[in-house]
Amino acid sequence: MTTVATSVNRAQNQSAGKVMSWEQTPHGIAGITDKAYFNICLYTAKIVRVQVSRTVPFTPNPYSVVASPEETPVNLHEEADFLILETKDLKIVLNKNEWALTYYDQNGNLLNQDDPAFGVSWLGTEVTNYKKLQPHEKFIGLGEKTGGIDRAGQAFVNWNTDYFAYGVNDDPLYMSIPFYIGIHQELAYGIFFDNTHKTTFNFGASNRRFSYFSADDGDMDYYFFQGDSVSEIIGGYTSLTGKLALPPKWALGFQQCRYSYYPESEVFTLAKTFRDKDMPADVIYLDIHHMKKYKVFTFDGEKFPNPKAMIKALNAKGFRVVVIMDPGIKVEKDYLPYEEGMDQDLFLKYPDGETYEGQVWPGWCAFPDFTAAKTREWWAEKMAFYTDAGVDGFWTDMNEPASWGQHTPNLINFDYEGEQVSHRKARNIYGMQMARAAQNGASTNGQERPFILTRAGFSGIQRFAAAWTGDNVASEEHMLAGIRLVNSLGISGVSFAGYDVGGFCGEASKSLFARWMSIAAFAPLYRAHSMINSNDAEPWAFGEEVEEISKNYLKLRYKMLPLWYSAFYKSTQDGLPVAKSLAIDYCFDDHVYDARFQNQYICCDALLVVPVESHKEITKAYLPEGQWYYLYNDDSYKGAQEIYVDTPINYLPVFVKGGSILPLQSPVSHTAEQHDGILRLHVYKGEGTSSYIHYEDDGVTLDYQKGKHHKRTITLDSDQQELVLSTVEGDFTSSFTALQVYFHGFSVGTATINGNQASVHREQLAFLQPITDFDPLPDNRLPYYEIEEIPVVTVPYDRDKITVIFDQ
Ligand code: NBV
Repeated sequence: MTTVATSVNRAQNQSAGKVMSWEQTPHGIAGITDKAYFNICLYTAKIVRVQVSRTVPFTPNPYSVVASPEETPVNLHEEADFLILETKDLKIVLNKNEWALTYYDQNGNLLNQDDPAFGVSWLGTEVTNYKKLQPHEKFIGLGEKTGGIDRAGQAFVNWNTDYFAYGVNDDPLYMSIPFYIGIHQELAYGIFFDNTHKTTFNFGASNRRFSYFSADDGDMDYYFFQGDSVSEIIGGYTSLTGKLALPPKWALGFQQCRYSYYPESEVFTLAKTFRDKDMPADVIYLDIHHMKKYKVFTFDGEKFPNPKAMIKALNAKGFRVVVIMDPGIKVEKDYLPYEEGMDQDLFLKYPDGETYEGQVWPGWCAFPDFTAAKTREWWAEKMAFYTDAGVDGFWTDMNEPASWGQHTPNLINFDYEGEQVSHRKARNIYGMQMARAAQNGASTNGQERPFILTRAGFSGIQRFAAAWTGDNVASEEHMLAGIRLVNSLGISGVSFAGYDVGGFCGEASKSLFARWMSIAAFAPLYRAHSMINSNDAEPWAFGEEVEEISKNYLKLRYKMLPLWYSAFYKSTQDGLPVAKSLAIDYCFDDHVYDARFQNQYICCDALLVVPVESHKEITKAYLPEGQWYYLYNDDSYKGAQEIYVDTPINYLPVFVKGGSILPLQSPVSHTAEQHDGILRLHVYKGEGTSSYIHYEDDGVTLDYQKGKHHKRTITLDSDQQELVLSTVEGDFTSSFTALQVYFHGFSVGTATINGNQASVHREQLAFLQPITDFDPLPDNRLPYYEIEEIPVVTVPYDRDKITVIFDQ
């Protein structure tokens, strides 16, 4: 192949220019323009990769994409001005006179189009792809980004940043996920810009001509996703960057954190208080004070004289222990991790070979180069220090990487899987590689599934860790902003995410804490945390009323564990989030972007959660199309309407989608505690058929990968009044021995189970316990909600197909 012109105008914009030559490749085409090399490669009929660079070979990111192009029939033809690549789902037109792409779907609808003049351009080393703005185009996703869910008219930067007490519109934060979805004219497409440099996404900020994405350096290297729905586009993105590994069940329970719990007696008191107060919880965190002088891979012997015995005792009470790990290794003679890192050449260095040192908690530190395989392996081995003591999970903090001064010099060298690059290319990927090392270290010592919680990350982080949204603030607006951050992470492949309940910085008011506990019962990661030198912030620290409200929602969370666990299983399969922004299922409904409704989301595909400030007593909610039931009393509503709903502090509005099948269990005090053996299936009348996959396994080991699971499809036909549980797949024995079916919205007179008459009884139901003493509702309203007299049938639960027909 010939080479491209080398004269580079660094002062002004320079576009790729005219196509000079091209050739067919196994999955598409490659060629050169008068300024650049390009490669267009179909990964599937709906996913195409576009690479454009002024130099070859290309320098791709080796970390995020784990899929290769599939065999995809591509029809290629050339016209005077255009080259056209067509699959059964996508038509890509390349303008040969000025390199620019236009994408159409199979029906000829224009999905996305490069700016015809600028297409891919450079300004110095900065590379940009300009995309013509489409009429009323909306933009969602981009991971951990603040602001509204529609990002139109704004611009964002990806540069992993330690940002204590960030504001709810500040940017950038800790994690970078350069993937977004564009929505216009009943069409949607996705774009993943796979470049780890600092990137900028402009969705029509300060101009009305184009949106663009640019990187400080490196290749234009992006994937374009066609999809018939937003879900399909997210599925496409996670088919490339991977899906979350099934977490241990205990990680779905309540997690209590604080900066920091110590000494060990305080940890024991904490554990005991949860159990004494009958408030379910699974996890206790040890923050940086567990270490000796903040040195990773140490325990402070005074505060924690016998960590192994402590963890064993906590485990016996049904608690798991998660410890924090910061990347900085104290520069100290005879401190083994430092000595080993120096001897084995594991730390980041200046270009002249001197070890780079920055200041963090332990003082001056060296930083492991997690972009080198040997460093990741070493770190994973070091973690035996913790796993030997029985530590169950790991929390990777400060991995942006953070240091005092907040400006790691750009000249620092990183290995980057042998490519040898600078901080400019490696920073955004560093945290994810630390999480990767942590995942390996957590799994080395046994059969149990690892749990890693990370602050920094990049595209693909979902394969290694759950994420939390860093140092938020105890305020109403932060509570709501956190929901949008988590939902945006969900759009961007990270389904296991949460925020610090109660707010990390500042002091939560009573009502704020109560509301936050209630909302987070419906968050994928349910974790409370607070800052050093702040007031106590456990669920009992705010007085009796808050305690009772927290207990109610904690118990509800634990009753819903079968639903959560199956939802997480589903997410490992389809890559879709368990907390879904309404923009996923209802993306063409403008209401979902309305500032009044943008915090609402769908939890576990069944529940519409309506988050609301704690001081509000009434709010407007938007019910999308379909049928909806108020969780607490079964009041039913037609969708596609705005309604008013009471929001007293002890009731968070939640609606169940018609057609849902909600599996519940009896309350337990932690996830490993045996429930009463009855699987309670709550079925809600919808239209036609709906289904749900019920999933169980042992919750902790990796045996599920070898078929030790219990999985069945449950189908509800609301019109025929029939519920069918398919034969079980997998050889795990269910923890349930009986099934009770609760019929919501159906009138049921008689029922048969596998053709045999069954008795129907009626039960009164309350999803929450009344908080009678404090109930803030005016006298003329019910003190608490209760579902009156609902039909129920009891069925033996076994592995064979079960058919329940319920007649009027
Ligand atoms: O390790 C202390 C904290 C931690 O509690 C918090 O969750 C992290 O986001 N950490 C940041 C370091 C400094 C906080 C001021």
